Amino acid sequence: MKHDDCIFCKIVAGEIPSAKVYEDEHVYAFLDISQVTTGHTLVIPKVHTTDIFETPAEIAGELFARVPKIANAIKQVYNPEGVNLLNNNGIFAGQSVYHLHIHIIPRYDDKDGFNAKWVTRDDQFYLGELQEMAKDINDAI
Ligand code: DGP
Repeated sequence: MKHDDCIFCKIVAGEIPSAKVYEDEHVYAFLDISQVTTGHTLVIPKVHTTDIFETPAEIAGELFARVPKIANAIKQVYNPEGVNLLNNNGIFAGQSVYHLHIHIIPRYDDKDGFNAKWVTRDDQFYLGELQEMAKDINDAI
């Protein structure tokens, strides 16, 4: 269902213009206004869902099923070295628009405008601790 105050719902409805890359019954894809790298595309479900936490599996499935096709089209047109797929959920994860979306960010080199550096902590966890953590998560599924 469309949310009246959601800019991505308005884009799907054609109330806000966009550079449309792809559309079908379930999914809409358009160029991200920020163009972090050339060809930076957002893939969204047509139905409003705020983030990954509230997204039913069928909607997530329909959404991700289109990503390889769109990524390959971007690859064909711009010939990037690779792509990053990014999905931000929540303020500290960098989500600024609260309608689920997958960023497809073409990568041209290591100074192309996108930077996802994280600090690794491989030396701080024993396998047993990781297995306990994994069990807690698995128990919650
Ligand atoms: P995120 O920070 O992951 O929630 O990404 C939201 C993205 O949406 C951000 O990269 C900019 C883009 N964006 C926001 N408003 C508009 C818009 O009106 N049109 C387009 N094409 N992109 C938008």
